[in-house]
Amino acid sequence: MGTTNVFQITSGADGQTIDLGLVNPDLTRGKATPANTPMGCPGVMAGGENPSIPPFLFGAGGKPFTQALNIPPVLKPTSTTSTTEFYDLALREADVEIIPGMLTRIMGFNGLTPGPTIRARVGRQVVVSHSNNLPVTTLGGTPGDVAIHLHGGHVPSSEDGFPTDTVPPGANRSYTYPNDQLPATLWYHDHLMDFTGPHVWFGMAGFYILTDDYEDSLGLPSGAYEIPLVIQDRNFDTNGELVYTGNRFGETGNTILVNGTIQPYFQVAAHKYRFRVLNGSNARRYQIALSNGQPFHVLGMEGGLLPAPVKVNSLVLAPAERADIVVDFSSLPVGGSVVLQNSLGSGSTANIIRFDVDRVETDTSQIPPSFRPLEKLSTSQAVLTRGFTFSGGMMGMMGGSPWVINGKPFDPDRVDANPKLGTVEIWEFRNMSMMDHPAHLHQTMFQILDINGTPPPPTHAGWKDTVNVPAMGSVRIIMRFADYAGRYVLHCHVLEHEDNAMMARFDVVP
Ligand SMILES: [Cu+2]
Repeated sequence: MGTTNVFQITSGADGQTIDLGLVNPDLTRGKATPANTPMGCPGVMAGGENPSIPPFLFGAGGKPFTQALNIPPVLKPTSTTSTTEFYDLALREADVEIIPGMLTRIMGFNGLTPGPTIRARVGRQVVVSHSNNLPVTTLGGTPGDVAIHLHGGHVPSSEDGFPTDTVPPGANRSYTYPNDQLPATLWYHDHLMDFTGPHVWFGMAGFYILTDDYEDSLGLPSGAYEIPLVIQDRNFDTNGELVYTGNRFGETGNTILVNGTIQPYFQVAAHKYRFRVLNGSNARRYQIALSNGQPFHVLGMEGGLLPAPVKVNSLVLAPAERADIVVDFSSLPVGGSVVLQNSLGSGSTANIIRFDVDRVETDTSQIPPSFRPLEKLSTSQAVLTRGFTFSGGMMGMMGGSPWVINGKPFDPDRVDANPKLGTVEIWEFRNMSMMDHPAHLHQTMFQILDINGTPPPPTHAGWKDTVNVPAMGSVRIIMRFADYAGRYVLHCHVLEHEDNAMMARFDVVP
């Protein structure tokens, strides 16, 4: 059987048709199947299911909480100088055991998904050399080209992984990260134009954790008590291979993985733990909450610590959002368990990870009552307000794009905004569609002024790089475009919206 094109879009002034068909299931391992119909998934952002794929693992294939949590290895530098750590990563396809007794073909950094964790220090430069060992056509029938983006990184334009600044198969390139920003939980992932969704789905993502002396001095849970958790949803076929459909409304899976392990358990001490939680899913939102109703503390989100920790009972994370949280297991008896649940899920997507208390350990860690003060940006500092409307395009009519910003599909050669270096601007996002769009900005962290006219909750009042713009709603953000001129992007972080052109280029101009 021949290639099954999922869909095509027309992009660019010349009306050139770009084939986004992801698929020849006969050619490559890693399945891709035709997209289900638009109306079949009205609630994918809230956790809808793909009806064409049975929940294989939960039910027929196994029970939750039977596998121990994977913790990605921390990458060791290949060399260190007085200013810089140098790292090597090799991107390749690999067969990994995600389902016991089966092999799943993934593509990952050093053959792992998630990739190794890079731990960096503020003020010390990191250089990551990536060798792209992917084949010319890789999983899902997608190109093996990549563009590596450090999500949340404040980096020069040349190091940002612009969607057409690619590293082809067989090539090698280094990215230099200054780490001149506040400490935060960042992550790296592929950003190739039109194919970020399948590339991340098949494995290309990893943590990049930035710390500094100030955070070290706070006495927060650290070492074995500080754990990164990336939550991702996936679909598998009966052979254990990943299934990707290219659903233009957002790809969701019926199987929840944490750090690449299906609904794991994690043995903990009766102690406080700091979890760096990343929603690394393509399209699914989660509302995280503990099954015993116990509150937890939010220390910060994407851009680092809040001015003070915020105690909550639950927190919603849109794709690409992070939450730095502390959970205290000391009220649980040895032998007790508590499940981190997803209140927006149901059935196989309702549970994320189970924590099993198996020992008592002295806890000298603490949650300080306040952190570093926040430099609050004021609307009076802004030199300009720009508007960005996120909407569905004229899909089906004249071959238009499914998703657009200000009526236009992404064109890497068109500059949609040109903020001046060093200035503060307000950007207003208006969502004229029935789906949520988590808007993500490169180059700089921002602060939320309001969501549907209301100031953000305290958990969202710090530095962020992604904000969920609710269906038919609006969000205003404020930020300073400091340090680096050049081209960057603003896009929806539902990866299938991004791949279907919901992205805009902005150039920071000197
Ligand atoms: Cu979107």
